[in-house]
Amino acid sequence: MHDILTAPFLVELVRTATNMYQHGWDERNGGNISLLLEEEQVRDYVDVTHVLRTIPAGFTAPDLAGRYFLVTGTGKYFKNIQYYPAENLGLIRLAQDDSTVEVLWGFSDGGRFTSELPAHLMSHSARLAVDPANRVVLHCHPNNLLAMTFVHDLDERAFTRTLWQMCTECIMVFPDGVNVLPWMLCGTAEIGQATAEKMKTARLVVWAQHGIYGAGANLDEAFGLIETAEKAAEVYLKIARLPWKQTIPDVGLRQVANHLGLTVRKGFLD
Ligand code: 2HA
Ligand code: ZN
Repeated sequence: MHDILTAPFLVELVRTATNMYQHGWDERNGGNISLLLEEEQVRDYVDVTHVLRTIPAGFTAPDLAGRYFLVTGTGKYFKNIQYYPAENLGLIRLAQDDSTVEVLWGFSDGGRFTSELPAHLMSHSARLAVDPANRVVLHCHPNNLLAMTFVHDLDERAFTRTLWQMCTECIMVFPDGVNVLPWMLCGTAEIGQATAEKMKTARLVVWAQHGIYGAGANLDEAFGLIETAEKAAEVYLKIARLPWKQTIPDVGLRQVANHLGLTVRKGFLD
């Protein structure tokens, strides 16, 4: 058995969490990460027949029975993950009953998985249904996207178009656009279901006055999605109250998409 602290998937998750913290997206215990792993990836590092603890999930996640996830812990600080990974992270498996979490490693101080596990697992289900390569769901509280939800129309088409117009790269990085949920109570199965519903059509889901979710095939992709949207939101906030002389016209956005052969969210361009 190898030391799980040397596992490439764990090292990469720790680096991503640290990077997110350094970006100021994960103050205190803000934010959470889940990484879907195959049994072949984990069995060199943990005995998959040895369950340390079981915890009721409090919800069910369709199609994920028996699947493994490396996840951040509830109440844990991203700031500390790099120093104390075994306390702040856990390797879990969703039991065959679909509603019990089996802890295989981590949460070593008796802790448990993130309070946003419903939104994470339901989002994994929703993304896997449209993209079998999806492995990562990230949640965080980036300043500019958060600020934008106070002053910008929350209509998904309008919100997406504003971000696309802020820099040419945006439509390349998220041609599927950004979906938006109105303010809701977090940490519940309800917001989990609502997030998963939004994940069917986009890999970015903004939670108004709270933060954002990003999904992708790997940690870099999910991180890069949020990073690009957050940069666009920052540009928007810099210019929102200045008189605009020009922006990227729809014909330009379409040109970018055609040039790269991208499928742009239907109905989002004029
Ligand atoms: O506690 O970000 O949404 C971590 C959170 C809750
Ligand atoms: Zn949050």
